[in-house]
Amino acid sequence: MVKSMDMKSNLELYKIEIENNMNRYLPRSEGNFSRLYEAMQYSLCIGGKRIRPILMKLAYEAVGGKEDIWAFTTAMEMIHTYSLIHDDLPAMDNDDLRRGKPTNHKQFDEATAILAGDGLLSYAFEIMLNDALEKRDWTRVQATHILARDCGINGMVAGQMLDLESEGKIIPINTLDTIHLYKTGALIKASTKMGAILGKATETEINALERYGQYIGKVFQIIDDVLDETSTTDKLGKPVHSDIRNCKNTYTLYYNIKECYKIADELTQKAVNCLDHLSGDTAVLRGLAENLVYRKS
Ligand code: GRG
Repeated sequence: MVKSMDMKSNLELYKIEIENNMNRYLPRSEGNFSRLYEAMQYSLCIGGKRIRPILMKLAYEAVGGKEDIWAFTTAMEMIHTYSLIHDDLPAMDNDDLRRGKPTNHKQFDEATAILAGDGLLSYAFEIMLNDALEKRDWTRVQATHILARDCGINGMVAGQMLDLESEGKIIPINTLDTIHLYKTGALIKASTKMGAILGKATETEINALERYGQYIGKVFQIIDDVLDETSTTDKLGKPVHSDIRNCKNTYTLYYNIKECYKIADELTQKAVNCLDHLSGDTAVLRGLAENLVYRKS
């Protein structure tokens, strides 16, 4: 296992690089559209762990990728951020705090928050396709296609809808699995798969990184549910107990905390086993998977 401190500083370096490069793509907050751009920038830049772009970059490097994929890491974080802005809206979770700061609709207003989310979603595709066209790179078009599918009606949006429809109802555990495979899992799995595709990986490597992403996506959600019950607003930068308040179905309704950690450990092991199919350096991907189980925020 990579030592926890080394792992932390390693991930911190990736995070800094991702944020520095993200800044290159920000729309300038000036002129007629400054309020829209400012609202987009606000949620994107106030923080976040940047797990999805980090995963994309690590997967890319694990299959030998060496070029510039910042348009794609940035687009992924933009789409994730849009989903958080919309998820926080009064019509959805109605939350006041995100990434330790007022949510977008609290800082600006509801209409601006809706448009900031729409702006981030569409701008993400503009950035990816600009890059693909400029480089005349078919793999970049394929990577864009994966994100289009996984963030939309065959991925995150579908999962969110099923989640909303299930609020306050008793649902079978396999429906809960489906919700999270789509709602949270789709973008995480897309991150590692896109990294592999951008790195021109073999079919075996792409499948291995996709399965790795799927396993850790579920771990991520289980731990998210656990933290919502056991952590504090200060540590998470968002309100705790929001699942109970919103009558959400969570893993902690089906399993106690100890069982949740046991399941998360088993899934992590499965994720780590997938890395055996890769020939490149997978130490950080391995360490990240192991660290996700014991994350505190
Ligand atoms: C509104 C279309 C639409 C989708 C919303 C992602 C999502 C779907 C809702 C968020 C609800 C939630 C708390 C899901 C649990 C897992 C999750 C996505 C947590 C937030 O992601 P982190 O922890 O956040 O990576 P940071 O702020 O670190 O980027």
